[in-house]
Amino acid sequence: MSAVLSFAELRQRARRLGPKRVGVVMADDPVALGAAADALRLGLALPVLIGDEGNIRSAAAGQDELLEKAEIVAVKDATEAGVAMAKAGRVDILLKGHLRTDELLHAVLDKTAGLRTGRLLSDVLIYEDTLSGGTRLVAITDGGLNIAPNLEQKKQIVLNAIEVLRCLGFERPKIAVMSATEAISEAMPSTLDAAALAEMGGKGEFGDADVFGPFALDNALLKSAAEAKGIRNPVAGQADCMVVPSIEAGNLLGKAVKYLGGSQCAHVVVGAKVPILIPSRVESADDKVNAIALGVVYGNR
Ligand code: COD
Repeated sequence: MSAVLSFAELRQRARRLGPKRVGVVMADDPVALGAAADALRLGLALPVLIGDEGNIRSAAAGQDELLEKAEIVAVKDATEAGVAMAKAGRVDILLKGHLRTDELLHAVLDKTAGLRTGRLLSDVLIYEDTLSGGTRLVAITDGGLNIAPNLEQKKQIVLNAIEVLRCLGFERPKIAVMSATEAISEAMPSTLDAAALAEMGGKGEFGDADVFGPFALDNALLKSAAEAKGIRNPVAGQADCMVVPSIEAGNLLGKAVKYLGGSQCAHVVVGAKVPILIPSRVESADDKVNAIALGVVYGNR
């Protein structure tokens, strides 16, 4: 399987694997309903709308195809019901509706009723990178969930990203562990963690993947910058994924590629029993459909 290079290709691949049952938790949310309707139309999703039926129907007014083809699950506690349905295998993907991200995540992390697998949950974002001349997908993690991951958590974040990239057809993902410089320095703890992760990579702890670091942004993505600095390893200048030191760095970088760089994006929370989609209100309709496509492809592993 060749690597997916663009969102157009991602949607094609998802369409071949889909449609998957996407449970929209507290579905009385026009933004989530719009994404579900688009994904239904494109053959990616069979929406399962969970929540107050009257509110869902009024929020979906005018979305005739959605109201005709989606299943509506009328319940009082949509969060509990959505998580239970995912646990029972009745939906393949969860999409956040009219509730806060942390409310959904707390239900997902519930020790008895939740969707824990024993793994760390982390957010993986992908965008279309054009710095190499062509278009290719590059991942950023974790700008959505883990606030200040320690070394062990960063290891899990790397493993989660590798799993997502493999689903996208990257046979040997190139993982750059990011900091502000390629020099290892006690004064900058993220460089020490990056070096430790690279050492684990050297020992084969990440399987079929190249894990190197620390990298500054230019050295990770631009061959010319890596060459200028004399950085020679399989990841330098051609990273498939940037593992950032903190949620702040990841969130800023994700929003920079989107709003400053103008790329479409998609992101998915991985590590739970099903892929979880937590798009924000301001993300474009395209980004939300991309996220559903990513959930479909990742969920098919
Ligand atoms: N993966 C697996 N288990 C976890 C994770 C995780 N990422 N985070 C917490 N847990 C488990 C813990 O082991 C513990 O058993 C339980 O959940 C509670 O842990 P807390 O108290 O450390 O975490 P919470 O409940 O306060 O919050 C967990 C969130 C994921 C909700 C929290 O980390 C969070 O709000 N993250 C930031 C989300 C955010 O604001 N994003 C904004 C940018 S989009």
